[in-house]
Amino acid sequence: MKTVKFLSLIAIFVCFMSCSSDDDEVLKDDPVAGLSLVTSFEANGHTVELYSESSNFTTGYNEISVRIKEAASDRYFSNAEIGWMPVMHMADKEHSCPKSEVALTENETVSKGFLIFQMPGNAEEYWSLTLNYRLGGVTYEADGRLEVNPSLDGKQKISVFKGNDDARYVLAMVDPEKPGVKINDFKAVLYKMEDMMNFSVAEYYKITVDPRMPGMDNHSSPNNEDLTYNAASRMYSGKLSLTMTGYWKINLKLLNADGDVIKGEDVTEENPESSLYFEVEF
Ligand SMILES: [Cu+2]
Repeated sequence: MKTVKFLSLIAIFVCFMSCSSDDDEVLKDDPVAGLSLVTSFEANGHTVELYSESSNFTTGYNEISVRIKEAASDRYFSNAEIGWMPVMHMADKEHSCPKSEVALTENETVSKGFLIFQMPGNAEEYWSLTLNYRLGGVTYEADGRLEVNPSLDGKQKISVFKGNDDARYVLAMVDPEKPGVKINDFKAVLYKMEDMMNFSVAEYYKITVDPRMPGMDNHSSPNNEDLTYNAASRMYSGKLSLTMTGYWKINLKLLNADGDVIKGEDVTEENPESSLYFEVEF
């Protein structure tokens, strides 16, 4: 009896030790834990893997992690230098979209950046991505198609528009990803369209913020903060106050550095909404 008790204690102890150390290793060894493998491209004896927080790409802001694997050995390369070029192939034209650099993360097998898709693909029109990457002094190219879906909840998280200055802009919401009844951190990116293939970060503009609930007498909320440019992140940040759950239209107005209105209108009794806006529903 005593021996049995002793053995089972040992068994429990061994299991406890090995189970807990396994968990630690999984956490330490998996730099893409919590991300989904959305798609991968095969080229040059390599597999280029694209990961995202959600299981597919959608219109608007998409954070993407990239890993490159040697197909034969299943081993990931370290310190790849990666560049990328997204192109949408439409019936009558091709165009690109705003994109970040692809930068190495703390884990040297993972690089990260973002792409901002203006529109989803469809049966005839699709997005492709070309990656140029350098490994050990050699340059390679890989490409493939990307499936880009409309935003999951059907709400507007990106606006593509022509300003009063005749320039074309892309404004996309980055945060809140998961809005709550609170004062949310509000983040957005603004790009100027130089031509069909080139977009530059539009710096030092200002975006005023006026969230409203159209279903409830178009009431607003207190303590919002306008979006201002942050030179370190190259994004715009402010505060979005949501006082209850439901559908909110976040009315926006884009002003240049001189304070001229480039796009959008004030919300008044006569004018219930701005022509520049995002939407959230939660
Ligand atoms: Cu397009």
